[in-house]
Amino acid sequence: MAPLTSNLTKEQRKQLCALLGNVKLTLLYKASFHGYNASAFHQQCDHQGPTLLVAYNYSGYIFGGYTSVDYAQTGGYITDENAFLFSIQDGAPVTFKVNSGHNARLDDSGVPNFGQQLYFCYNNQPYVHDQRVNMYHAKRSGGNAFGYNSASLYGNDNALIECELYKVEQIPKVRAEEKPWRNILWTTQQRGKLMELIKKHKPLMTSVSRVRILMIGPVGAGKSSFFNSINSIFMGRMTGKAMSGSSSTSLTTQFRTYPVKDGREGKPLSFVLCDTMGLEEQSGAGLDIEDISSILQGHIQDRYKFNPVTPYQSVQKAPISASLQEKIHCVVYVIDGTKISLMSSKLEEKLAAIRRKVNSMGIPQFVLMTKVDEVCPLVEKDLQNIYVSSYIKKKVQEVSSRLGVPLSCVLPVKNYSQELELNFSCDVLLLTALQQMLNFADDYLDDVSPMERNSI
Ligand SMILES: Nc1nc2c(ncn2[C@@H]2O[C@H](COP(=O)(O)OP(=O)(O)OP(=O)(O)O)[C@@H](O)[C@H]2O)c(=O)[nH]1
Ligand SMILES: [Mg+2]
Repeated sequence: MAPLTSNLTKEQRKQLCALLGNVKLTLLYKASFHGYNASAFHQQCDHQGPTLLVAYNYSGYIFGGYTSVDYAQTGGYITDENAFLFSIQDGAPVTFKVNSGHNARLDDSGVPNFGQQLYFCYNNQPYVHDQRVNMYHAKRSGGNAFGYNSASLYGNDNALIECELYKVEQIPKVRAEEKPWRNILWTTQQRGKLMELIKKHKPLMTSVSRVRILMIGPVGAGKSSFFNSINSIFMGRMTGKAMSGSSSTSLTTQFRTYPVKDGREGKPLSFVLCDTMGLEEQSGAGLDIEDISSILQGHIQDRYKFNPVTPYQSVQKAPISASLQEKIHCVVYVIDGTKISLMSSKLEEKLAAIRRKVNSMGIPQFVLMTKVDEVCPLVEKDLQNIYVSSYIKKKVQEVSSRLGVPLSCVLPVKNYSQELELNFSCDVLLLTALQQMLNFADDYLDDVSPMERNSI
């Protein structure tokens, strides 16, 4: 789930996509991050469908190969007539198709190979090994599966700077549904109405001055950006108080509780958005479930620095009971819409454990599905297509079933990410989501036990 950064420039990515049709590339493996070895490669890349391997050498060549068949360590020979090798140096890429009657790959547990001729990360090193140089092996593996010329493929320079593997997915031809599957009013009046409702909102109990909404989600899902977006709407200009961006580990390392004001000199609104460190699939990395438990109970203060190895509870053995005001009143899972099908089972289990914990405390929860603009080309063109896009509907259903939350509790949104100006369609979606969070927090406060009511 970690958002790795690709070494490809926009132009190079475009050139490679053009070789494959209307596709998108998602980076699964980066040797400098995951390791130059076969087991790291297979851990990230097995059973991912069609993939594109991209290597970079010191002579400036970007080269590699495409295979339409999964890596699966079957030990079998793969015939794949769609396979090809490519190279970009200056200008347009050159390609070398697999010769008919030849195997495109040996699907073993070793490092990736093409035609048993080219082995990437050979000997678990940043190195590409060219078996063709050894004619004995070339004959044994059935000769030249790919009729390339090593000078034009990689400039005879075998030392690699980087090696990446991308999942290749066809961009769906999205059908626009005749009737929207959810109703929303795309008007500036609706934007104004939602803003008024939120400005007037008061928590159901006078003892709670502001409701606390906790955002939890994988690294890079858009938690901090959601706060920045909401803050921008009420400030009337783009703001970037919470640090956001892409990194392989969480950019947010502190627990932050962000109030939002109604304009620069305005009053604070009735809610606080609590931002956390991103979740990671491994234990001992990213936000820890024990930390979440402490946050829910109101024990963790603003600016607390997370330490995945030593969670808060192990530091403070017997925390004093916090008041209702300091507890969390609504939990929001922030999930990147472009990464749903890539979510690992380990991360899914982690989220399920968190959900059990939140459920047991009776705190309402729902899901924000972000980056809808990157999920669907119809929505990229016009955000107002969000509820007529059959593909967004499918993704919302997928989130609902993978996280085990009702469909009505999954709200797709687009955060502000590169824009310089506010846009009312974007605001309507974001404010609708915020309004829903406030309703959920009200439901929680309406239902607290008399004992908790008194723990003020
Ligand atoms: N296109 C698009 N980009 C988004 C959206 N939301 C967030 N981003 C981008 O995604 C990247 C990660 O966003 P963050 O807000 O830093 O994510 P986070 O969940 O806070 O991540 P960590 O703090 O690292 O765990 C940033 O580059 C954002 O600009 C969205 O809805 N659409
Ligand atoms: Mg963040």
